[in-house]
Amino acid sequence: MKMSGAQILCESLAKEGVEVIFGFPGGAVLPIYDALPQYPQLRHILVRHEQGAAHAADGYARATGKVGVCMATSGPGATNLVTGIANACLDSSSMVAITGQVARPFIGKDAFQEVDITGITLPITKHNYLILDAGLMAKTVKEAFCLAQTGRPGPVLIDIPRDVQMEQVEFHYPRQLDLPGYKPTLEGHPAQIKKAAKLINEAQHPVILAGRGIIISGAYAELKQLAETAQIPVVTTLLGVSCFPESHALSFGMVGMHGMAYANLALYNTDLIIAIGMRFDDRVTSKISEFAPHAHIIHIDIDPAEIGKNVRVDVPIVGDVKRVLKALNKLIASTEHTDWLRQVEDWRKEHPSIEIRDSTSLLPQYVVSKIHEVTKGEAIIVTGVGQNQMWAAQHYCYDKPNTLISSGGLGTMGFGLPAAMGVKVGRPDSPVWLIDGDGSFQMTIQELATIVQDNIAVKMAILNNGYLGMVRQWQEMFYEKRYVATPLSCPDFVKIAEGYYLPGLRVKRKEEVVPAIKQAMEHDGPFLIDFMVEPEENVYPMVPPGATLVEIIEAPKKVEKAISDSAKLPVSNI
Ligand SMILES: Cc1ncc(C[n+]2csc(CCOP(=O)(O)OP(=O)(O)O)c2C)c(N)n1
Ligand SMILES: [Mg+2]
Repeated sequence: MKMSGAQILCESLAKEGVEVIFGFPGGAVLPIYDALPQYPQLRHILVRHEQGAAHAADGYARATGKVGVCMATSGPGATNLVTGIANACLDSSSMVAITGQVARPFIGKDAFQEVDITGITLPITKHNYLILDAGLMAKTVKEAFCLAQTGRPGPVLIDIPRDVQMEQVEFHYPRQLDLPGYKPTLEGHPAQIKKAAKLINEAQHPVILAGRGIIISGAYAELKQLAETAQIPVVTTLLGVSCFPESHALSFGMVGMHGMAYANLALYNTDLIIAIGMRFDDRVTSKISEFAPHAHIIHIDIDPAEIGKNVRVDVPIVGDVKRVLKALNKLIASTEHTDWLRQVEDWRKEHPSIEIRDSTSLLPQYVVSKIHEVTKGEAIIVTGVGQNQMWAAQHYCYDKPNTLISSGGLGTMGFGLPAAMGVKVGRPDSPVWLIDGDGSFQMTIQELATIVQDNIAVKMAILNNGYLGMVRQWQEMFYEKRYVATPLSCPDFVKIAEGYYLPGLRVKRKEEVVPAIKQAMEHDGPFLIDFMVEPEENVYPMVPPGATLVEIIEAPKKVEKAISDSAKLPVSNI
């Protein structure tokens, strides 16, 4: 039976189990939009800006483990997706982005709304396609979904000229794919696993450094088994937060620039790093030449390109981390590491890192800890970028798997609101809290209309400090307090909420925090709270850029107001 390219696209999406498309229409995708109503299983959510569609698809993918789908028209619609695609690429999020393209005879003529989107997105996609024959539509969609979610996940873009969408061809959905050259290695090499086990069994001061790969492959139980059997402390990257229960005795929190001082100390002093599903980002390693100077490194990752990219590795193991850990766990002897654990525990006592100082004013950390308390740790937290992101990562105790969703690699302000929307659509039964900055929120604020139109019950907490706070913090510490372009005027967010037909509250005092969070939770639908927090609060601990992981600036102790001159701050270099 003959069908149009647009119908074949929809049929293929349905065959791939797609439930939702985040999109925004335009001339070059009109044939697809016209076909959509024939496929009621494909829910379309109309965003207000295509960047929102990409972040929503990304959030949906991270929350569900399925592929997130976004769609945009040619030209400006396609370029508006670019930030979201790059974001998904850096954080290994499985996404299929569909763009309309000008009709084939117009390609290369600078036609109206023509951009070379496959050229533009070449370095930020796992793969991309320009479909020049509707007969290739079904096969291409199947390939795209396979690539997006297998191996190391990532975004795949499919660009479809308008006339290809209208072309009538026979529809056959391929049962199998032939992708020569694409064979992700899933099983780790047995000899390497043996070597790793030997190192682990012999190590005196081992540390597990876990990343998002644990979450992607669902290796929670295997990670726990490894840590518990050999009594190894677990630290995580930002994107690894929630891959291991944070209240577990072996959990020592996040490492890196704003990681826990004791986690960084453990990483600096360890004799063996077991790095799992992470990529030694510079926010994790800090000064690379002095990263873990005494350690052997075992690196388990599905992407061979990550091995040896940033740090020297003694035992590389390429494979799916769940499968590798399953095999590795069989060779691990039960051990105690009593002295080492006591040492790390002592560091935790000496450098509490996330203690919230006494203050009568409304501290952002306090707000985050109360969101944890009221939600009983059951919520999925989505963040903006900046101080709000770090406080959200530090002060909510993540015990449930995959409950922090944040833009790590690209650090994209504006990710929060649309991503939270995608998370809630994918996980409707979980409470979803957006913890955002006043600056980040304003970057994609228009998606408030989307959550209202589709009644997506995201609870929003804006940590409103009146600044591009993280940049202000750097100016305070490293540019002698010259606050250039960081004081930020904001609209009245409660009125904005009202303007979008949303309930909203402003909170200025500590005692109003818990009642406001409860009110938001009890409300059946989206809800916004504007928390007017201490404007010049800083994120601690902090490893200054270029420093080693243990040159840690810690929170000034027992003072009402954070000291602003970094020279006065205690720097521990142990
Ligand atoms: C799109 C984008 N532009 C610029 C930056 C640089 N940047 C990083 S954090 C930050 C400030 C964020 O301000 P806000 O959202 O208010 O969060 P706060 O740090 O105050 O919590 C900026 C400008 C970025 N990360 N992303
Ligand atoms: Mg701010």
